[in-house]
Amino acid sequence: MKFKVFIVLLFAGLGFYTFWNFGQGSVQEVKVTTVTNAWVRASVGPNAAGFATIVTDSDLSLVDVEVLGEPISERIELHTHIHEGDVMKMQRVTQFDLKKAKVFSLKPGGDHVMFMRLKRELKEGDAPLKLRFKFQGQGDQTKDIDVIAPIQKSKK
Ligand SMILES: [Cu+2]
Repeated sequence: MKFKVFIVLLFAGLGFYTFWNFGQGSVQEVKVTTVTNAWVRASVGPNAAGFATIVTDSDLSLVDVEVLGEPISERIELHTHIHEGDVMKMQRVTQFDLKKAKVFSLKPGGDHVMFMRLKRELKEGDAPLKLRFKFQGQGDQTKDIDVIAPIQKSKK
């Protein structure tokens, strides 16, 4: 009787082990780094924020974003939001550390790209911007991904 219980537990354990490994395996199926849903908010002041959804194939850090073609701002920074009492404040960070296969969202009210001191107003309907997202991994590993980012008043 005790032996039967042991066998049942053994198979249950094997089943769980197989299921667990299957789960781990499917996480590794992200083979490329993708940047999607990129957009830049139409400007209402001297700065503008940019957003995107990023999924990476390994533990990478987003270290910089560039505008390809004509510069639109004096500087580009990576920003996060922090709570100071009841106030949400933007704070500059040097990089965003991304976890393999986990969705990382740059979104309004959260982490974002900030185009500081715009050289021109960004209006909805203007030509979309070409952005280069620059990633760094272990050692010297780097990766650039270019995307088209429309200028919008809000997420479409
Ligand atoms: Cu900001």
